[in-house]
Amino acid sequence: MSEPEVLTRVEGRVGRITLNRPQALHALTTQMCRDITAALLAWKDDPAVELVLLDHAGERGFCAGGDIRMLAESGQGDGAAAREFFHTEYRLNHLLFCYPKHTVAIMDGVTMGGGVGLSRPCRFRVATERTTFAMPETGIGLFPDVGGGWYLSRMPDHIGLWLALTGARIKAADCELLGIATDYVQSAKVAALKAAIVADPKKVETLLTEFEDDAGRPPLAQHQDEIAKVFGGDNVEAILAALKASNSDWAADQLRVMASKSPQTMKVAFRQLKLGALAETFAENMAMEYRIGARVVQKHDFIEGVRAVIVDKDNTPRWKPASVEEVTSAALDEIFAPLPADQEWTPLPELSA
Ligand code: QUE
Repeated sequence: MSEPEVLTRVEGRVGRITLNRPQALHALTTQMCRDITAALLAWKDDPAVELVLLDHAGERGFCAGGDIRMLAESGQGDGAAAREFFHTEYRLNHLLFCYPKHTVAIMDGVTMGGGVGLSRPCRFRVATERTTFAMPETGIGLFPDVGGGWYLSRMPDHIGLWLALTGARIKAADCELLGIATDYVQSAKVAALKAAIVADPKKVETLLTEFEDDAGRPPLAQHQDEIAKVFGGDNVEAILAALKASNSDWAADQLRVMASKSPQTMKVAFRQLKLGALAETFAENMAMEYRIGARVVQKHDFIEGVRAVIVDKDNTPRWKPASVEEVTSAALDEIFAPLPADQEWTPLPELSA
């Protein structure tokens, strides 16, 4: 029998969830989302479980995202398996958001896409020098889901929109600056931190303070003013125009990066964050994202993006349309439109009490 892709067990008074799909940087499958959800539900009202600790097995990564090969294959057919994945994953994201117990995510490595959806709703989010955070989806014609509409739109100075449109990778100090991480601990001390939390989960806050190190200066701070100015634009076209009008090297870099992303999903992400900012509940945001996911997964840009970046690795996706000017608001309206009532996303029934 092959090893389970998620390990769940109770140690002392701590529920432990360990991602265990190292060959794919712990990218999430539908079954992994189901297994994590089942463990969280079992522990939710169990007085023997004080706290939940979420980490990954082995050396590399925390979680690189989702099983996008499967999503692209499904999207080329009827898309049913892809919708099932998003529905399950977003229910899990929402369960973590609402979870009544302390949750700790150890982001000791790559934390992208689906990995952000798992860690960001946790109460404590530990970064290390190995943490690399990104929402890279516009690079494969997908969109920054798993709550991106909620979290990215609530970051200061439009930095979340910058993360969404460029797929920029940031390190621990920037994660602390943006509230993505609550704590910084050296990777070498993570094992001791976890053991200490398992030994005395009631002391988690004190322990995190004791293990805390200085992440250093956040490199992003020097670009924060320019991001605020440029990414506060009224639409993606205005942002690109502002970057063109700037004479900074940084602006030229952002322009080059954005020119490589899917024009359609950049515009999807822009609208998603504007709507996400207005959402009154996380569940409302997730229902919006599910509508988007259900449509986008069957579109040309996603199939082509996965082909270019993941399958053939030529890194030259041919986007359709090829420019943001050609992406019509009618095309966006279609992507964001409500689904038939019986197909809309809903939270886990266990949470409606
Ligand atoms: C955008 C994404 C993903 C990505 C790259 C993108 C994603 C994802 C992976 C990934 C990376 C390494 C692996 C793996 C998957 O890459 O979601 O199995 O070994 O899972 O530009 O959304």
